[in-house]
Amino acid sequence: MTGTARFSGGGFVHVKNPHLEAMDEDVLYHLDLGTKTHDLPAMFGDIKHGMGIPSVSIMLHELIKLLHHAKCRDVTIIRIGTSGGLGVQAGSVVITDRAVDACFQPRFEQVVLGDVVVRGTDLDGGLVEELLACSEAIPDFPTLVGHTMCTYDFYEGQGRLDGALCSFSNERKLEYLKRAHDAGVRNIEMESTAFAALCGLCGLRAAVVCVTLLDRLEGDQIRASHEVLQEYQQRPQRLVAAFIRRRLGLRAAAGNTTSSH
Ligand code: R2B
Ligand code: URA
Repeated sequence: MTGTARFSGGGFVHVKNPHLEAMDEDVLYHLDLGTKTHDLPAMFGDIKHGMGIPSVSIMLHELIKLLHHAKCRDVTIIRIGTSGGLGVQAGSVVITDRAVDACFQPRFEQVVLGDVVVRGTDLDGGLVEELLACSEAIPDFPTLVGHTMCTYDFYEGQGRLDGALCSFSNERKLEYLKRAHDAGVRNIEMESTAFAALCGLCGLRAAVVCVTLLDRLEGDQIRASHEVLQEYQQRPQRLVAAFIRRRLGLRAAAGNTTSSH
């Protein structure tokens, strides 16, 4: 998962609005929360974003129950985040047409009561097309559709040579990554199969949109500068923002279109 919150001293989230300090109470209308009516530090002070399938699974179980209790209808849910690219230019945004496991299969395996339960990872094809159409109005970075490989590990699990432990050669690593590329994989991350499986089973239209931070056929380490990575991380958000604007029938944001009207 990704986030672009800005942090000030002490690691606190910094909001860039001088008026907030002067307010006696801040009512977060859409969340039905307020600084006077709720003890927000006690309720949310320990929140951290996790990584990988266990984190996204826990979060989704509770989010989906929240949507159910709130009687939400026709929900579309989009995972945005980062990934390693496969044969694509760093900074490209990949819209996932198929989430596959580390054996390139479109499945999510979960052990339930001691049995391995295999679940499908179908995503909504219409949503993929809709997101791709939105990318046409954002010409300043490449956007493509491809398979996304989801792994349980960032290092050996993604064929990296630079972990604390490595049990294979550079040749075997490249052979594996090229096989993944031949199977249609264009990026690698750590949540998409569980996300697709859970959303699919619960009837949510789901999509996965990730930026690639590097091309894994060229290396393992993420060496782009902090500024470049920050800008990369905004790309999936910009695409999804364009999608939301389109759904709401709003105009494209400034700088997100080449047309003058
Ligand atoms: C992409 O980036 C994270 C690992 O660096 C992980 O959450 C993912 O899927
Ligand atoms: N996230 C991943 O899971 N892999 C990468 O290589 C980069 C980001």
